[in-house]
Amino acid sequence: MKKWVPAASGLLAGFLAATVFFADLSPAQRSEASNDTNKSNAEKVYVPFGEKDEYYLFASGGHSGQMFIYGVPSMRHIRTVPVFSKDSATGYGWDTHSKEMLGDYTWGDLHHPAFSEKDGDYDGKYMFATDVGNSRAALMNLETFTVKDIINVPNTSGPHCAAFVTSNTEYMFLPTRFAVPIGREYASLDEYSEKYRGVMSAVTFDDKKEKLNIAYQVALPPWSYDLSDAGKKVSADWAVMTTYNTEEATTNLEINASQADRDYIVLFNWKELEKMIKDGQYDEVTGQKMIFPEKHKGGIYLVPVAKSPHGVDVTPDGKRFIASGKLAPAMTVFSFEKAFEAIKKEDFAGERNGIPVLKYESVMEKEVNPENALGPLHTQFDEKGMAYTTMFISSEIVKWDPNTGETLDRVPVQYSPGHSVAAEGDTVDPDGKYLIALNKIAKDSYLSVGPSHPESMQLIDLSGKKMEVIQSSPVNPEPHYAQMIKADKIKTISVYPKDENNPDAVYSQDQTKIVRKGNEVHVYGIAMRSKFIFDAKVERPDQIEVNEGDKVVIHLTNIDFDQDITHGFAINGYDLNIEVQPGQTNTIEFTADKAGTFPIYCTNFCSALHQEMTGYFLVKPK
Ligand code: CUK
Ligand code: CUA
Repeated sequence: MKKWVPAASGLLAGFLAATVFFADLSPAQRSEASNDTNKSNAEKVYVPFGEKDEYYLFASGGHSGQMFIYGVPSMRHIRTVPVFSKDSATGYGWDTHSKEMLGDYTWGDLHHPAFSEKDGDYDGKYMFATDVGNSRAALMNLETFTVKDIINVPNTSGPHCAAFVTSNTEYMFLPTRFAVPIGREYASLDEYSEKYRGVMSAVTFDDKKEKLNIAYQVALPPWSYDLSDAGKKVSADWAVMTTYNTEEATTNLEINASQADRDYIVLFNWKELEKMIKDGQYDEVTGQKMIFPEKHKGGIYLVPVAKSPHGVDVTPDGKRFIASGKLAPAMTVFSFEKAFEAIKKEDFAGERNGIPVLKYESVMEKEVNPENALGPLHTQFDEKGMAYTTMFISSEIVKWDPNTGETLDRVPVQYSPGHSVAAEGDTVDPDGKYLIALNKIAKDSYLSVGPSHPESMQLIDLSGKKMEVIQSSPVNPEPHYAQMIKADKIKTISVYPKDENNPDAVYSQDQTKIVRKGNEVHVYGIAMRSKFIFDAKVERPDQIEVNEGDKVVIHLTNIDFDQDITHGFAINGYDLNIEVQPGQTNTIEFTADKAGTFPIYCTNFCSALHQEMTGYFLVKPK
């Protein structure tokens, strides 16, 4: 597979221009390299219509702000769930709850999804996600595949976390990719080292209220914090996160943030940070409990690592953490046990910004450098604890043994994988079986759609002696990370249960009504096959008449308690739309700022008489 390897010189240039190395391969060469999709591979991924996949894949949608749900092994795209961006397919961003959650933001950049966990295993109940674009965090309920809460994370700029939920979902930690002054106050870049900070947030969630909450923050030095992972088992109280730009460069980071030979991994004990908060070891800043490590001592350590690291991943047994080099062509295996010992003995090399720095040699176990493997980014694990690292530059997955450092297998992927994801790969008990490479560049793998090509996800069979690419699937921009969960762990509901305590819900025709309060009009309506009833007592129950300038609040309940009978509600010409899933009550509020006649219609094809599911929205001019 030597042809995948760029010239050894100019590693940085190679990283940045990785695409050029693969551009000149013929389709035949590529197909040879990617294992012919022969019949047995086709059979491996074929899931007959009506049968279900074995795993769900939750892939982040990057700057689409959405989450993509796939089935594995078929790689069928099942659903797109909107998270940080509006979505007219579901009316997300128009109904009052989602509109309020999105606030004034119009997009997001969803990088790292993470399942809620119990005892270090995915429990299939919730998914968390972060927004690098507008610094938010979201909570998705997996009974309904809908977002329940979004919070803005103050002081943090681009929470770029990884699969970073602790073993019992005590916390989701959000490191910051960009350093900014606390409160995002103006400060000249000349004052970068004094005024800027890399604030990390500890987020908790309340599963009764389905709300996220910032428990506390840590004002780390003004570096860029990148990937992170929570400890497991022996290291369950700990977490690790990589940092670069410890040079504190303020311009041209491409060069200036790669000067020092070493950056750091931040190693912290969240139980200890939690205790510091309890003991009042923090300052109240911008309404947050903020730990300043130079002043509030304890719980945080720095581990030197080869410069500009990217991913850091904890092994399933929780004994080791593995950093990937990005620029350095090596994976470094560190030992939690060794780190704990050094911390106990206070065997430090010194401090940086008031944080103790551990000695590299005393924590490092081994440096692993598979021959000609370049650009290691992220590592996943199988059921035997074997590691699979994505090589961005040499465009391959390398399987290796964290116990010995030995390279076990390699498989080329097309091209330039960022993350990969293994079945249940971030748990204490991965399944093996499948790994999916999330390739950043697909080149001409699929039918052309113009100069910009779709990205590609390649399914790799781990069950044989050799890794084998058995399926490829194009994907919208742009999965950064994904998690793969056993399908039977997800327990969706088929209809929303009746909620007699919801004052907005009406469940029968005779309860429907239109109530006028001054210049507000409140509609309590129902949607059913195949009509809208907004007020059953009037001559035309499917009509809403208001005056220009009125505030209109429409509560709509879908009384078809029948799986998959979803109705939509749109007003032609009014630029709005919501959906009501079976049994659901949803609300939309708007001002009737245009006088005239506007047809109402159901957007979801719900019955043979779906076309008849219409009405009128009449706005009397002033
Ligand atoms: S980052 Cu995209 S390849 Cu956001 Cu996880 Cu490493
Ligand atoms: Cu209801 Cu179409």
